[in-house]
Amino acid sequence: MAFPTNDVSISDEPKELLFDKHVEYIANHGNDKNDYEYCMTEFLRMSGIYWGVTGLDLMYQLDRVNRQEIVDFIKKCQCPTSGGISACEGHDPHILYTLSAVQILCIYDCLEEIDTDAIGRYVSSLQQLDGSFFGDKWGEVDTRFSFCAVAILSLINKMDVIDLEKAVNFVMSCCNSDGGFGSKPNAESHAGLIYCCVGFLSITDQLHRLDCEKLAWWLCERQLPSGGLNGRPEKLPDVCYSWWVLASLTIMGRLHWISAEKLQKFILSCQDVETGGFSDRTGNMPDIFHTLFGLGALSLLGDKRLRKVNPTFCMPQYVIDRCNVKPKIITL
Ligand code: GRG
Repeated sequence: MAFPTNDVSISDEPKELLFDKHVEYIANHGNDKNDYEYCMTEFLRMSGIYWGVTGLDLMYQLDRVNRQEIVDFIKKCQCPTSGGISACEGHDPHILYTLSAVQILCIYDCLEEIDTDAIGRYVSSLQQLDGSFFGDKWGEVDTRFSFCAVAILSLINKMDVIDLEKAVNFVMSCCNSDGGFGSKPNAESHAGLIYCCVGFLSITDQLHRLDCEKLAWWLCERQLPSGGLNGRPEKLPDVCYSWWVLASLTIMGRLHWISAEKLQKFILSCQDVETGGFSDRTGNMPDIFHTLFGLGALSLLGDKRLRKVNPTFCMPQYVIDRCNVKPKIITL
């Protein structure tokens, strides 16, 4: 007896990337500071700016937003005591928003605008004795934060402020018998966290620690008949997993293990033909998070209208090259 699959049906349209609409969607995002959705997302504003700026740069349209305004905003969000950066003025610093801020400044080629020594001290202060990282002073541990730590430190060229061997051992202790990774030891494998752990190993030159055959098999099983990818078994497909899964497969040299054609069709069906932007699934409301990860995945699939994206950092490849950072990928 066949098991029913949790999936969606997708429309055949649109078949093309609605390039100009997406540029307008991102460029106008946040113009109305009283917009309900904009107000409700204040707690993740710094990442929202990273998603928008990166999306625009992938479309060769970086000049559509005000660089000086963004850089001034980031400077106001660096905490003079801890050195960490917050999502928004008046909020507590967190490693997630510190990474987003560093990524934006790398895209703008102006890391010197903030105190990177203080950022190094902040990241180092969050490392625990077992090698894991807190996200902030409140003490949540998650492999997302291990990724953020090494991504930040490699971009600011201060990897030596942490105990790298312990950091690697902690991430490897989160590897499950299915080849995947969870948020902490013995936690369920999840595509988002697999991306974080594979990205972590790519930055720290430890990809040989992976069981690539097993992990890539688990990842390609995320593709559903609709062509979309889910984040774990039995879940619905979502455009953001096009990024988390595809980037991980790309780093492992196994992008061809899924059907690119079907995935592309799924992603294109999640575009909003009126407003621009991508949603999680066909017919839903678009948002800036899914818009970046839709564009990022299309770039990994080789869309010629987009700049090449780096699979480890989700930043334009030319920026990673300019920063002289060399995350590893496996070539088969
Ligand atoms: C620089 C690209 C970049 C990322 C920074 C924070 C981070 C590192 C990565 C996050 C990875 C992650 C955990 C992604 C998953 C996000 C998501 C949509 C989670 C939803 O989880 P559930 O359980 O959804 O609500 P499912 O799909 O499992 O039902």
